[in-house]
Amino acid sequence: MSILSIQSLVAYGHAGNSAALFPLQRLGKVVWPVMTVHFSNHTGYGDWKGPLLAPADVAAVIEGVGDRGAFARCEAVLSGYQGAEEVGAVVLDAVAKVKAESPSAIYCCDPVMGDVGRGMFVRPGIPEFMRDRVVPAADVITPNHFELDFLAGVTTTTYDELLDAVAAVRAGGPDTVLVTSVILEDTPADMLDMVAVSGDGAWRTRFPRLEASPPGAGDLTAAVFLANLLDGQGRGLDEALARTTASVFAVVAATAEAGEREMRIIQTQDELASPSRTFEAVRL
Ligand code: PXL
Repeated sequence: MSILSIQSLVAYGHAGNSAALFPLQRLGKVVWPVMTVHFSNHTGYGDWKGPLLAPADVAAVIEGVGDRGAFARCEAVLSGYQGAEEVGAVVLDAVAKVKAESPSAIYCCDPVMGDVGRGMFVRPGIPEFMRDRVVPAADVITPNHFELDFLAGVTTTTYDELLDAVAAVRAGGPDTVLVTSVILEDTPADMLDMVAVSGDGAWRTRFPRLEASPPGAGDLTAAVFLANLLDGQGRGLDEALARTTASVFAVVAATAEAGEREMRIIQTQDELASPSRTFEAVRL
């Protein structure tokens, strides 16, 4: 079984598929990467070069994969940064076609829109489209805290508020929600929380806040979480959350330690696959 991963590609550094593809493969997944933009580097640098792919071209690549009879072997569709609204529509169409041939396939959507400090960094119209059309069609979403608040239309500062916001978003479609970069009133100043919620319950991990917060860390997190969910038959959401936290922490910690701006994904691959520092998922 394989994952259809529809995301941006950057030549330099790690964001979108350039942050997701290798980790998924390192965790044993077969991936069909489809690019939505081909940029020189992620937009966090402020300038970049290269094209947004025309939605018709993205659709054509996906259609060609389908022509190989591949959709029946697809266990998940993963999407992230979408350069334009029309690409979102292409992703939704791909999800429908995959599910028609592989009914147990799941759609994991990282609703990439913005972050605390940076605000919204996608083109105007994308956040609303993401909220109203894409997220309701997803089985799993992986918003950061800022994106969750936007999706629910609230500002959350306590765990009760956060869980209410997650419940509101889950009521609109997705069964499983992973909230990253969570900072609430009772999150210690030097820590960050990650929260996973499904029909089985809600869990939290807490880990040291690092100097580095590379943009692609969210893309890496979504990919690793999806891999753990797919492999998690028999394991629970708590285990998927704990493993995801440990793998991403290992990479970001190595990046911070090296003082680098781009994630040390390749250099840290063994730690990514088998993290030495583990984190406990606590039931909320
Ligand atoms: O991490 C999200 C992301 C994905 N793809 C591109 C980006 C960003 C964030 O800046 O610029 C191209």
